[in-house]
Amino acid sequence: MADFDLVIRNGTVVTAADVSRCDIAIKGGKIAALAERLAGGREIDAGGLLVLPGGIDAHCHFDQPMGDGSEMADDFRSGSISAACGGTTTIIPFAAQAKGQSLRAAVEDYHRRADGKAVIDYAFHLIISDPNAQVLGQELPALLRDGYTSFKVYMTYDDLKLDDRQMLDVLDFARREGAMTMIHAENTDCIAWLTEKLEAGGHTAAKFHAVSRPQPVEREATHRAITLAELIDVPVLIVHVSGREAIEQIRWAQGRGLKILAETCPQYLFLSEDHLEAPGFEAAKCICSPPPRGKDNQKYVWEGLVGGVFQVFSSDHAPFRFEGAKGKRNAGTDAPFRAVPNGVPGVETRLPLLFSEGVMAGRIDITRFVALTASNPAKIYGLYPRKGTIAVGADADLVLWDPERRVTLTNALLHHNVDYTPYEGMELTGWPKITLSRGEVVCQDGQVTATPGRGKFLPCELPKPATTRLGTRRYV
Ligand code: DUC
Ligand code: ZN
Ligand code: ZN
Repeated sequence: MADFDLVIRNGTVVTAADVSRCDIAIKGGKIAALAERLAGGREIDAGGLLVLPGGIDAHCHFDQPMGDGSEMADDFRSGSISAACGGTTTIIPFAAQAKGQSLRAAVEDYHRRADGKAVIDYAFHLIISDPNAQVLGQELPALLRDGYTSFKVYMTYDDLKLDDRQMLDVLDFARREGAMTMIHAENTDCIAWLTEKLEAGGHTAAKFHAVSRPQPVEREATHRAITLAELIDVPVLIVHVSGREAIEQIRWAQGRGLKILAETCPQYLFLSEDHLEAPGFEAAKCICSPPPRGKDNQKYVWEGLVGGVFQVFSSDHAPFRFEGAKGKRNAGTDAPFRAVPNGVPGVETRLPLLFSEGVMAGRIDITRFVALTASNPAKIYGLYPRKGTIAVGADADLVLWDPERRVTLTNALLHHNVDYTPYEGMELTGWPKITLSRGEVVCQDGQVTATPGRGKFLPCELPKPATTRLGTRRYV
């Protein structure tokens, strides 16, 4: 009899390609065999359960230093526990460079924040806010070799934004090195102008946040980002796409053969402007950027998921507490919308929401669910096939998923350190039962069983050249 550490028996095993009935044997934290009736070692009976690759949340924020004195509620401990309890086994948050700061120093600082805390594995994206000659010429090439192969750039936020020339410099670097650039696409001058006009008219309540960042603001920046990527001839990934107008730009670019990748998030499927109409400061709970759009917009986001415009479904978990001084009320209880920290929590609810309303509601099939939530992000960010699939030799990062379990979402069920969920009261079907990271049960029936610090840093590989080139004409 073979000598395995653990065998997962009787489950329905799902990858981005296939659904099959087989057992999974695990040895040394890796998948050692996939076959019918495996035996030898401890067993978990997965009868009636789906066995999925653990989720990869490729866009989440934990313990990120904030320029305005606010504080994120989740560090790598609570954030990774929350992720694991929601069926996620890899998180990719952001090491953010402050303008003028060395990028290497930002990465070292972020490692100190992560060290000894995570219960699941993690990689880092970089945020580049100051792409000067030293950063692009010295620091980034070395960081790339050390496994930081993707970075995010912002077209808005005063302390982060790049102008178009700087964007071109970063994209040119990405093309040369084969790195992946993630773009936050909103037109900063339009937002500043609209905000000023709203404030002059006394419209400072939380609900006016959405009015200050309407769809054309996102549409224009998305189109500009596509144009810059086309000029340089490099793939990019537009993050947290919120609405129909930006989706149309991306679909147009993809139709022209440009390799424009895109991500959306639960808040654009399940929240709407109605949430920002909540009375008083309550609306601040749903302030995020880009903002949720009108309710009728949600169907276009679903269409983008079904039809293949989106490759990645991430949470953009940005955890700010509603009560207390350093979260949403950082600038006071009735602070103008412009001073409210942006972001909604969602690292734990990402998979249950998409499973229930996507798979169980018949909008997407289960293989597409796996592709959007695990396999595609692993491929795009250089973690595949170690992460994001179920195959011999891959890390045994698995979630045993109960497709029948009915759950009424309440914040009390969740493990994050945020004092609300924007999805309070939603009735969902399907919930994670057991999450395994490298063959170890890290969470079972909502109970954490792992020791903080067991999670390891994952250096990412550069995407293969064949998947990074557009193959179209280069202008310079
Ligand atoms: N928008 C961002 O760009 N980042 C974090 C959260 C948010 O709403
Ligand atoms: Zn962003
Ligand atoms: Zn974000």
